[in-house]
Amino acid sequence: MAITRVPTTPFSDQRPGTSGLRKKVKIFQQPRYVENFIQAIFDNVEGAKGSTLVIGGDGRFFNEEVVQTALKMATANGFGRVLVGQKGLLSTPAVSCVIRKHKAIGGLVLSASHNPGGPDGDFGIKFNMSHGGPAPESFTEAVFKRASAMTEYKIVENPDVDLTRIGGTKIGDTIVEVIDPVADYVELMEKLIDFNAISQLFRSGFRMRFDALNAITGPYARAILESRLGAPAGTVVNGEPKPDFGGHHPDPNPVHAHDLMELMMGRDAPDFGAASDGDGDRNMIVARRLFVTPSDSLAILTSHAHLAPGYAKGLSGVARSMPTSRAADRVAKKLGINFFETPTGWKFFANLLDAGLITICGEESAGTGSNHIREKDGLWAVLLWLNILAVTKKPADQIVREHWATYGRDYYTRHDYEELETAPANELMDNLRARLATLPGQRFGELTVQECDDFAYTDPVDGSVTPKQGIRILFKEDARAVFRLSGTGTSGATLRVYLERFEPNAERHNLPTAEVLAPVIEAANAIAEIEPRTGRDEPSVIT
Ligand code: VG1
Ligand code: CO
Repeated sequence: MAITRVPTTPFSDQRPGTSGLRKKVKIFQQPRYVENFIQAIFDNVEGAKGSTLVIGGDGRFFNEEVVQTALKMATANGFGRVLVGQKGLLSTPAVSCVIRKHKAIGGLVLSASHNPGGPDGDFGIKFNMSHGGPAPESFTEAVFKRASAMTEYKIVENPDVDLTRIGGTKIGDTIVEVIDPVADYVELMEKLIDFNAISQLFRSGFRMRFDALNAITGPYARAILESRLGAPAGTVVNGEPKPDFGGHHPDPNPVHAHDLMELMMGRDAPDFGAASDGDGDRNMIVARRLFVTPSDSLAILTSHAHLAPGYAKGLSGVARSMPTSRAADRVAKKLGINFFETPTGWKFFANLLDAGLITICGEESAGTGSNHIREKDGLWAVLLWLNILAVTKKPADQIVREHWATYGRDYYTRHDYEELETAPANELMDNLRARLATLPGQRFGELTVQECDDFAYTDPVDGSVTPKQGIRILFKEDARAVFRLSGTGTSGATLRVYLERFEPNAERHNLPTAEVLAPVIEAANAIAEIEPRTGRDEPSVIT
């Protein structure tokens, strides 16, 4: 089959951020934009010839067009086999699972994850390596360089592949297999999680709601929760993936998953609530009348994971991203297992997982996962929670309260200032950096700065160093504020301020988070000069 070499001019804005390349749909729709980036990826895949590639996305607007383009380019670039999810759909954790199971060389994930969809929303492309995890920075930087110097891309002329029918077809010498997006994933979950125990739990009248926010997890959650585990029909709501996520902002947090929050805080709340994000790698856990912070959830899963068959032998260690609260650290210490603190973004966990140094890891942004794949995994976290509830026979809120009683409570909140102008946002960070040396010992309201730094990470496996990953300010009063700029936003800059305070005293475990954190918020605002520098007197989103 004839390969067409199409001349292109480079794009200078194709540098992947925290998780792949994310831009407004309109930017991706520019002629040759998608092709340029995909070619830059393929040029950096060593051993592409004859190997297997996985392609799938979260079903957002523009998904199918890009899948078709990627298929034709994969053939032109010599891949031997492409596994593509039916209708072009695959959740991020499912891509990771399929890459590993079918020994693929990597996978293209078409998603902007928690960012809104639709024609005016965002699109994204990420590449996962043969271990199933996000490409490391060395790879994404090489892709960026290549994309900035691209002169032509390779594609074949071929009619679009029918993605509705499962089965194999050929484009030139490349075998294209349209696969059931759910099957491999379900099989993996069955090995890790006690499905019988959860089935019994549902049979005993346990009720939950899973809000898929019209994103990719719907079909997975229905297949597992309703079809396999016997949860009543209707347990999964908003289960149909839609190009614009039905207008939802598919970020599973108390603000964007407000319907679920309202239900769980109300009088008729079911026993358990959960939600997932655009591409299915995040999870939100809500007990009856109690939102479980992702940081607490990571700590609780770490201390209870041995109750699930996949982790019965215990864990080798746990890792959390730097802005995630320190709750998991205490569990690791008590269990006597490894503990690591990494920069924000899942790619930093892959080496630790590959080396067997950790079994479980997570982020404050509602991502939790384990060594079963190399991505965070929303539904897995929900299933592990259900497994724990089924075995302990305790309500979720009790598990959380008992956790606090044993380890103390980390009050936690995140303030996001979205769509700031880029220059003042950068200046705010530069100013913080410049003052790091003088802050210790200074008092801000009730709090005194003990130490502070700009977080740098040295990977214990390959020795790579990643500097400037966020400003950490630790206060003498066992509180912490962290500042960093988002690497997933698509307009202007987003400042994230992570705020927490540790409370060991059980008598003080039922206070409103905002009240406990008020002095930390005040100190953080003063130190970073947020209002004078950004003109904002309050965050856009508080989670
Ligand atoms: C955010 C989160 C980070 C997460 C990343 C990708 O990044 O903070 O924890 O790994 O999104 O998640 P940033 O740079 O905007 O803070 V996903 O589910 O959107 O791929
Ligand atoms: Co996501």
